[in-house]
Amino acid sequence: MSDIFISDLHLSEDRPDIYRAFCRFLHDLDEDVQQLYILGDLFEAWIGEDARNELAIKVIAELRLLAKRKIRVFFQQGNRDFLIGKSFAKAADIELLPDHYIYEYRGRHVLLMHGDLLCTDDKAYMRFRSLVHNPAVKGLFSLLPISTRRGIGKKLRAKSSQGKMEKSAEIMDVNQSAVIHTMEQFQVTEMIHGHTHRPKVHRFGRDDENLKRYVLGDWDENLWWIVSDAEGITLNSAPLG
Ligand code: LP5
Ligand code: MN
Repeated sequence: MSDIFISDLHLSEDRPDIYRAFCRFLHDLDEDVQQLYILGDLFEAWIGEDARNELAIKVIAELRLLAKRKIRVFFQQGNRDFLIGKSFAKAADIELLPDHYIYEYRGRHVLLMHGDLLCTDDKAYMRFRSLVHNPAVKGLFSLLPISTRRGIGKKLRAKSSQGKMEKSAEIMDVNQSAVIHTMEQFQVTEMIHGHTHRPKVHRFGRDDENLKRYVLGDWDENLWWIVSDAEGITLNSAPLG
């Protein structure tokens, strides 16, 4: 029996190659896979439940097929698709997870997060995050016409890409104290997250490097996934194809 973790696919109508790779990936999942965890940023940008485009409808259909294959699918919101909610979950037959979730497997406790909450040095992003997660702001945004929301989404994406060129790599990575503090708070020795697009397995900690942080990569030239099975936890990649 095994479980799979992916994040940061950034599916968009501009990248049909990633969508095709996603479909192939789901289709090729081993018979023994029981659960699929999507740790955020499945979509490049999500502006609301009522604005489903053709791509979103196709993704929902693909996820529903997994339910039919008895593979449970769990979704944690990312910073690009934090507006995904109950209606998407119901349509796709998936379960929404909170921002911090403890995955359990044979006595293993692993904290799952998208990863953005660990980037505490990126003060501008943290301020932006609090603003757009404010229920009143989300509520007002949802009242705007779809075309206006699309325009705001595009502007935010452009501002973000521009801003990332000006921010240092260190600022946009996780803050190590935030990582340790969060692991202590949730009493875990392992965590899996995405967001930073820096796939790697980090070993650290005071006692013999007993803590592990598995970082998923974004799907671009390669696709990335993590397998959790009786052997342990492994980070994998393959060319997008
Ligand atoms: O996403 P990525 O990897 O490029 O960069 C992130 C941070 N950027 C973001 C912004 C998203 O990319 C935009 C997503 C659009 C979603 C659809 C629209 C939903 C709007 C809902 C409103 C309720 O998350 C980036 C980080 C980077 O990760 C690394 O961690 O640095 O942070 C930023 O870009 C934030 C900027 O630093 C500050 C932006 C200020 C803009 C202020 C305008 C506020 C207008 C609010 C509109 C409602
Ligand atoms: Mn992200």
